[in-house]
Amino acid sequence: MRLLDDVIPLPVTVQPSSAVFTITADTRVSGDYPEVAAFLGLPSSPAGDVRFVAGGDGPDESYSIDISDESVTVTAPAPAGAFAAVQTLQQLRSSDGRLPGGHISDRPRFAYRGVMLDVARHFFTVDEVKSYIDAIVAFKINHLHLHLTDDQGWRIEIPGWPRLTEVSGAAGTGVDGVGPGFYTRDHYREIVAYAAERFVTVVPEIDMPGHVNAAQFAYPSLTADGEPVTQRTDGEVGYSSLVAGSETTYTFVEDVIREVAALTPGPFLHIGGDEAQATTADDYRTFMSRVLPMVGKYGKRAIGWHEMATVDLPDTAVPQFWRTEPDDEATARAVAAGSQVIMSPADRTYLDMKYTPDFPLGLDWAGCVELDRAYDWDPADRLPGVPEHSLLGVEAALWSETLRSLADVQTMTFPRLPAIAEIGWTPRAARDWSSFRRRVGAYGARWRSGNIAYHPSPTVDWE
Ligand code: TNX
Repeated sequence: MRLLDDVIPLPVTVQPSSAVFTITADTRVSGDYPEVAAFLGLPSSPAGDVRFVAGGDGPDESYSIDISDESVTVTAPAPAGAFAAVQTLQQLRSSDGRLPGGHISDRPRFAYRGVMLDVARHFFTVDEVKSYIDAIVAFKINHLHLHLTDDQGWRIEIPGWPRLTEVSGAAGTGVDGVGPGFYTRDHYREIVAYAAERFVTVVPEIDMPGHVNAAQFAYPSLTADGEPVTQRTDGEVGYSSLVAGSETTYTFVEDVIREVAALTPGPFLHIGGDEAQATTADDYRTFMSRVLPMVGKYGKRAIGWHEMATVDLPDTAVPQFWRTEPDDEATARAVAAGSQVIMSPADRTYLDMKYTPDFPLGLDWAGCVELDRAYDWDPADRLPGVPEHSLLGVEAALWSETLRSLADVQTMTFPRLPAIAEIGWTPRAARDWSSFRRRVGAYGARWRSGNIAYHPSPTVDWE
């Protein structure tokens, strides 16, 4: 049987009792939030002994659970909290159906707990993304950031610009030319809906003004001289740029932002902004001063990699810090002017960093990131001038230059994503590496039975 604190992320309050509730063939769910309760996979009946009750206070994702010998009661102020409670119960449930007794009450530290999947360097199908969503929600991850465009591929259909996907989503795109594919608008809607049913907000990223070779390969009118560029399938960065002084650029960008905003119910639209080494600082400022208002015009809040903070930002804009330096003046300045920040330092949260120097997948420019390194840091300490209250949350990022399959994605994600998930959810003072490594040890068996590949990190005693 599991212990009541065998949960990742560790809940805020855990009070074990000697009770044991056993889920049997007769167990039924009842009460409020029936669509959410259904994720437990049990039949429902009005007098069911696993009861869901709308109530309690706190943010939408908060919940409490009481487990006695006779019943389980979940109380949550909103469906998102009931869903979080379901994840906790699924983790507590042993294969023989037993649930340890006691009381849990829980709420997140940060509103935004995300993971980014790069579908540009290697495309992943709708079914692969759905399966990824299933695996991440277990750890209360609530944002899925899709990196939809880059130098090597364009993965989202845009009306009026058909060659973006016909050409730059075709066979031969992606790093090494082996990651082709794109989402039609219906595919994308299907991902968004599937995510929403699981309380995950999709954050679409259109990377600009750099990382645009695939767009320029499809449309030479987007280059400085109107001349075609060659297709690129290598892993270089920092060589392509949209033209800040050309109106064609802004017609294109507005068509893309309008469409992606219309397809995306969530509040965020990520505009990239990273590694714009082929854009002068002046052009970068010109470009951002045109594009940031467009994001607002179509009802979205802009997220951008923290280079975006080198320009004056509307206070709704969110810089996402990704580098390894110990400070960043521009991000601190944006915070002083009212912006919130997403923390994704590469040396802790990049799921594409190798675990060990000889690991077959991944890159190592930010160093190797074993599980203890992914866990043992705190986002509120990461940057001077970026304290706890200025953090929207944390995000782990999985770039796909070296990935070739869903199994590769899973191997790089697990067990590190659970570490980042705990940093994003659990109160800082309650976090502890030795406790985490014990709790994560139970997951190997679960991932194996769920056909989810993972790295059996030597830092953990796997059950
Ligand atoms: C840097 S992180 C990039 C990406 C690469 C990644 C590989 C960031 C904002 N840009 O273009 O894929 O490194 O780790």
